[in-house]
Amino acid sequence: MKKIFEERKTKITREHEALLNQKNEAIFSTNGIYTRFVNPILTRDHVPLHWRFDMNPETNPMFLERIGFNAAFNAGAIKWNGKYLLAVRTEGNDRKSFFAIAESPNGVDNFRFWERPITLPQIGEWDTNVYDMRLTAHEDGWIYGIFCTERHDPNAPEGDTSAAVAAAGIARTKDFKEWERLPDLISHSGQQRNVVLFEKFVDGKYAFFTRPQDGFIDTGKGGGIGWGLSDTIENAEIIEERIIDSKTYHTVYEVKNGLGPHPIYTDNGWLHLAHGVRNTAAGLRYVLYVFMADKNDVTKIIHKPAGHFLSPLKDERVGDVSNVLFANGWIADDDGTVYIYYASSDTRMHVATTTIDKLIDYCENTPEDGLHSHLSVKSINELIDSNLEIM
Ligand code: M1P
Repeated sequence: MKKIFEERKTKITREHEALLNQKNEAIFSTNGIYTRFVNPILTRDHVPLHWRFDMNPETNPMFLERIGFNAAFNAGAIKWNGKYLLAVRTEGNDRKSFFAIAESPNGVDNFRFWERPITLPQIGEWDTNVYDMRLTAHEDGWIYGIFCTERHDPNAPEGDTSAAVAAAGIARTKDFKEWERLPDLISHSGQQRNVVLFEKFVDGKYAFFTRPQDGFIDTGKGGGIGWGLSDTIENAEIIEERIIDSKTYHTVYEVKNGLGPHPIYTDNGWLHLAHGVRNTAAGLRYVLYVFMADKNDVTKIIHKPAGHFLSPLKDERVGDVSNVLFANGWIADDDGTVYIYYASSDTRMHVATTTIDKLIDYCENTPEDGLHSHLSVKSINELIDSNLEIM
């Protein structure tokens, strides 16, 4: 038995280390706007072995896995002490997700989870499940993690074991190890998911991007990206919420949308990354889109390129929830590089790199959605006409 234990442990440890040390390679970008990479940056196979195996040969002589992991996806992101940190939605075989910090020295490979996952304090009614943390370094000095907390719907009809209620949970930290839990955000527009805290006070108040929704999956009358202010963060409550980017018929955000990470400030305006959802015969399709808001008003959209910025491609298209790209983390580096951390099909994490200049150019020079085919053709013809003049 000792031999089996040693053989299996040695092989599994060697393969795990090889995965963690794997270099990532950029793929040539035809569109020139962003660069994808060959390997996912985090998968369930990156989860530390000491979270999975009992390492004691006396109690685990066959070196069997004790706790299995299903996915590592939808990560918040921040640069901290020179390292690229992700707050990863890590999901066990038991379907429960939680947050765990993974760190990379360069933002594109060698991501390693810290020793332990985050222990999120429970106050009030316990979370059944938590996911999709957005990180914001607020000007009040705290780093906030805003995430979705899900609990069974107390008003669900008898026998309905799926009905759930989603709300925005709030926690804050200074070191990503100790977290202080604050009461969930109260809003008066139904459920909330995809809530993001803005980094600055607005009129002396905490400002949130929201995504009101009537139900847990169907957003009903809700479904756009909203905005609201709260007097305090310790008992956050939004009294007035307004939609700043609506779901719209025959767009990539026809069924619903939601802000991704915290927006990035540039001299030309605030860059926003969001996901949009449409329905198809094969189910919902989630893509990422980018738009720019006025530099003096982060809610006022001034440029909105048509369609998606990133959509699921090749292996990204398949996973636990197929045909999904989702992003809740990006990092703007001092040299102008932007690392977009996106998950594919609710299964694994990837990175795409771009620059502030390219994102600005993309926002300012991509035609907007005319909402009609003939206006799309008009945009194409305008490009052809100007090219024919110089060709
Ligand atoms: O399964 C796709 C995504 O679905 C939800 O996003 P939304 O609220 O916009 O529909 C979230 O559960 C998200 O985690 C998930 O990736």
